[in-house]
This record gives sequence, C-alpha cells and structure tokens, in this order.
Amino acid sequence: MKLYLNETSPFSRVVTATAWLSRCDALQLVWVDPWQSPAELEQVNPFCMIPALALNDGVSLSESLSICQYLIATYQPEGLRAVDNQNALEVSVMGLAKTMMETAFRSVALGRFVAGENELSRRGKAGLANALHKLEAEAGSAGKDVLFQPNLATLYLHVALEYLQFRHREIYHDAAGDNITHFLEHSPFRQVLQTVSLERLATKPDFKTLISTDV
Ligand SMILES: N[C@@H](CCC(=O)N[C@@H](CS)C(=O)NCC(=O)O)C(=O)O
Repeated sequence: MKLYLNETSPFSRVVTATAWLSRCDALQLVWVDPWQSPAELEQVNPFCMIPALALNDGVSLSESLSICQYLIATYQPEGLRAVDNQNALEVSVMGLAKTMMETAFRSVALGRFVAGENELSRRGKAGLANALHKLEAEAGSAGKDVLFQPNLATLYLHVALEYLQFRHREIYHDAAGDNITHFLEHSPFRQVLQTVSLERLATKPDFKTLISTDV
C-alpha cells in the first residue's frame, strides 16, 4: 500500500495520523510535490492531488476523508473511531473542521498563484475568523464534550487548528482564545500529532520509522 503525500499538507497529516493509529505497517510513504504533477501521482489520482492511497490490488483512493474512513473500517484502530452520522453534534464538528482545513489551504494556494487580495481570499479569511470565534464559544459551552471524543471529526479539528497556527498565524491569534488552547492541550490526539508533527514530517521519514516511535 502506498500513500502519496507531502510534508505540509494538513490533509496528508490527518491520513498519516490515521494510518499511524491503525498500525498499518505495510504502508509505504511516497513523498511528492503535487504541483509538479508527477506521472506516478497522476496515475493514482487523475487530479494529481494528495493525499492519495494506492492499494495493493490496484484500487486507488483519493480525498482524505474517504481514505481515513477506509482505514478506520479496515483496521479498526483502538484510539480512533468514525463519526457517528446520527449524532448531529459530531457531524457538525466534522463539517466545521473539514471546511476550515479546505478554506485555510485554498487561501494559501491562492496566494501562491494570484497576486494581491481578491474576493475569494477575503471571503476565506473572514470565514476562518468567524469559524474560530464560533469554535471558541462552543468549546466553552455545555456541549463541549463532543470535542474530546476520539473520533475523526476531532482529529480533523486538531490538525486544522494547527494548520491555522502554521499558515494563518494572525487570524489564529486574533480569534482563538483559552477554550481553543485548552482543546489543543487536551485533545485525544495530542500525542499522536506530536509524533506525526510538522517537524517530523519535514524530514520525510519512512512509515516504519514513524510507526516505531511510540506516543
Ligand atoms: N479535499 C481534498 C483536498 C486535498 C488537497 O487540497 N490537496 C492539496 C495539497 S494540501 C493538493 O494536492 N493540491 C494540488 C492541486 O490542487 O493541484 C482532501 O480532503 O484530500
């Protein structure tokens, strides 16, 4: 099984953490730059986007959420479960976290290819600030327990927030407060994400080395 990824992609980081928790030791990490459109990646994902997972039987999976759902259903990791789609609060966190990640990434990608501000990047940044304010309020309210469940929504949320700290520092510091800080310090994925850290991923480790590090 081959996972195509790069060092900074938050989508790749969620999948790598899921693979780590799933202990799928036969996994090979293939480090690529999707913007260079490498032929090997294009064969696995026609959109040439990461993450992409090539299974041993020739089936290819794309979209981080689909890949994580597949890994969880296949390996049934102890420390991570799928979102309960009958639980509106869990589904709500999943939507917020995934959109936060997509919007944060799109705004960075736009800045790379389009000079100056534009309506899409303005709307994206405003949405990120609004989402952080909403989360800050909800993380301090009676229903906050949903944020501490060891499910995929919480994992996406944790990775999305750290991506904001990394790429949208000003927006993060203006809008995030003590409740979000508390979430990051007590999230069920704190340890695994310390193992699958941005610093660690920057060294492009192989999966065997990564998995031999215990949290
Ligand atoms: N919705 C996708 C987003 C994946 C994505 O945006 N990947 C970026 C890297 S972080 C990429 O490959 N970009 C290259 C491109 O857009 O052509 C997912 O959840 O996996």
